[in-house]
Amino acid sequence: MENYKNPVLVVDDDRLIIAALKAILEEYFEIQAATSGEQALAMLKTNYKPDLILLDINMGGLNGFQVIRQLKDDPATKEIPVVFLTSHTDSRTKEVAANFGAIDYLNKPFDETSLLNCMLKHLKPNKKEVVSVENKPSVLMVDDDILIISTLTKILSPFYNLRTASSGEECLKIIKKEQKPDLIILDITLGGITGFDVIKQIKVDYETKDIPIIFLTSHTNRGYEEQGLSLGAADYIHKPFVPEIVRLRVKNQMHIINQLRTIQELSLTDTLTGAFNRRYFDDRLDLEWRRAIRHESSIGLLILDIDDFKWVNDNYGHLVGDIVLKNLVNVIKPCISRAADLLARWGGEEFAVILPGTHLEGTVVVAERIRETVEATKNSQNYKGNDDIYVTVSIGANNTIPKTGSTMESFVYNTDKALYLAKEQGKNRVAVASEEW
Ligand code: GH3
Ligand code: MG
Ligand code: MG
Repeated sequence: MENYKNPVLVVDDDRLIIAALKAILEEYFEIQAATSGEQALAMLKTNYKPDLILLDINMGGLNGFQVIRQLKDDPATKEIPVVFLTSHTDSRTKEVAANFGAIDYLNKPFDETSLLNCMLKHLKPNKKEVVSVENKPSVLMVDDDILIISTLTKILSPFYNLRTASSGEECLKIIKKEQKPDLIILDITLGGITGFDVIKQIKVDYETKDIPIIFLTSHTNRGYEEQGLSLGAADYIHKPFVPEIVRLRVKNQMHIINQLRTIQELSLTDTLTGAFNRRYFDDRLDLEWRRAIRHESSIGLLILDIDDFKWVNDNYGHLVGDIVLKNLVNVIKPCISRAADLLARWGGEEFAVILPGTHLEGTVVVAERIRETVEATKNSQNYKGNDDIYVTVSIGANNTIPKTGSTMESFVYNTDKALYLAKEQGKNRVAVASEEW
């Protein structure tokens, strides 16, 4: 999803400067440009209200000081922070600028990092931040050289939540215990275990293997680079490094990981209801089944089918039927409480719930809770017509402690058989699979 971008007005009569500013800023801000003071003032007379203005001083026509005076005189624009961007570097101009009410002052030629830092600083008091702290992706920097850490902090902190580790051991501890970072920047030679040891451990752990790792190292020889990349590093950067290049490479990796996440999310969810889809259900059941065998723990499974759903479609139309299906997911979700529990759309009007580590008794309790809640919930919100639509579900419940010989397929088959039993026995009920089947 696109982030909100603060609107920013840049005013400069040099089109090259405008182009350069746009190239840097458009990614983060909603940029509008004016090539004269007059044009800027005209724009600001409309509904357009930027969160910040970058203003050149020397311009043909009205100069920057004349523009800011008018802005500060007008109640509609006087709160907008103005940053002067100019080649006047003397302290006198600086003083005058401050007297006119400019919030900050940047010298041309500007470097990208100080420009961005300056803008972010002055946008912060606004309620709309460029990227809120919670939404910022996180980067873990692992290096035993404090200078490297401080340089990285300077370039990355406007865009990422940063954490640091000064050894490989500390890095591993952080990613096991705390929230996983979105990306790791890793040195190779560290005090204790090396960066290569660290990446090996990260790549074998299912929970961490997809975190992109960028090596940042003074080992510039080909052998090291080849080894780093073949161990699964996303990138390999030599020290001494150009800060801007590091920032861009981090950004590229973040872009890739975001795309990957979107694709994963889309491929796992059912578009109509937002529940997990059948494919994900199959994968997860397989995973939980094997886990249950390893731990000799029990696993519960429910298959639910809406009663007389064809009647709902025939009476109210297919679209209403769709809304009922969507609602049902929201009704069922709160009935399953454990983090490992999983609700998926199994087929058309059928859903399945996996309950790992749950005994038979618990499995039946959850099934009964779902049945009761669905029965009690009116499905009349999102559509026209006065009828309150109630639906009920029949549920097949099953539970086992899987042994190496027992098959998942027969476990699922028997759960489905229990569902048919519930239908046969009169619907709106829970039937439990028999161990004899
Ligand atoms: P029973 O109580 O025996 O389950 O009867 P039923 O009418 O629910 O069962 P049946 O298998 O005869 O019909 C299932 C219905 O579910 C038919 C189909 O139109 C409807 N259905 C399946 N998928 C969707 C869907 O995505 N949207 C809508 N609106 N209806 C669906
Ligand atoms: Mg059905
Ligand atoms: Mg049905």
